[in-house]
Amino acid sequence: MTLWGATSNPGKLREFRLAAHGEVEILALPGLEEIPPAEETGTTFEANAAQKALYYSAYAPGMLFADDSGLEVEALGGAPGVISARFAGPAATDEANNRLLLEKLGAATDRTARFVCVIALAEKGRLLGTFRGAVEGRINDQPRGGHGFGYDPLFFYAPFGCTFGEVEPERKFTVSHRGQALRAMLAWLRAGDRRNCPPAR
Ligand code: ITT
Repeated sequence: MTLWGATSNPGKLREFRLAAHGEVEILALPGLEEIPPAEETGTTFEANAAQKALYYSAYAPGMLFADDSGLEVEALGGAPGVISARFAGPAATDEANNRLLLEKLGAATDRTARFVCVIALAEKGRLLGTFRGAVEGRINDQPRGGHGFGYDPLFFYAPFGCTFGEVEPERKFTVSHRGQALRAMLAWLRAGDRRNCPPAR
C-alpha cells in the first residue's frame, strides 16, 4: 500500500518512513513546493491536520496524510501549541523558536511539556480519520544534541535520561507523539483491510 505524505518538513518525513518499517510505502507528494501552501487556521491540532490533509489530497493519486504537531508547555498555558513552527515569527528557524521558548520560560521551575501529533488521513477531499499521539517531558535549561528537529534539543525525556536531540531518530520514534499517531493510523488501516476481506470459512 502506498500513502502520500504532505509535509514540507524533512524531519517529519524521515520519521514517518522509519516508523512505517516498510509496512506501507510512504512517498512525498510530488510537486509539493509548487502547490500554494494549505491554510492552517484551526485552533486545534485536529482541525489543522484535517485542513492540510483535505487540501493536499486533491493533488494525490491515492490516500494522503498530513500531520499537525507541536509543543505544549504547562507554564506557558499550553503555548506554543498549534503555532509551534512559527512561534518566533512567520519564517522562524528552529534556533529562534528554541531561544524564544527559553526566554519566555526564564527560571520557571515547572518545566513540564508535551509533544502532540495529530495525523489526518484523506482521499480525494474526504477525511478518513485522525490519529493522535502525545509524549510527556520537560524543557531543559539549554539545548542538547544534534539529532531530530524543532524543539528536540530542549525536550528532556526522563525515561531516556536525555533530550530527544541526543537520540537517534529510530529510538525517538519508539516513544514519540508522531510514532504513536503513525502506529494508530497503521492499525486502523490494517483493521480496514481485514473488514474488506471475505470472512474466513
Ligand atoms: P508541515 O506543516 O509542512 O508538515 P511544519 O514544520 O510547519 O511542516 P507544523 O505546522 O505541524 O509543521 O509545526 C510543527 C512544529 O512543531 C515543528 O516545526 C516543530 O517546531 C514542532 N515539532 C513538532 N514535532 C516535533 C518533534 O518531533 N520534534 C521537535 N519539534 C517538533
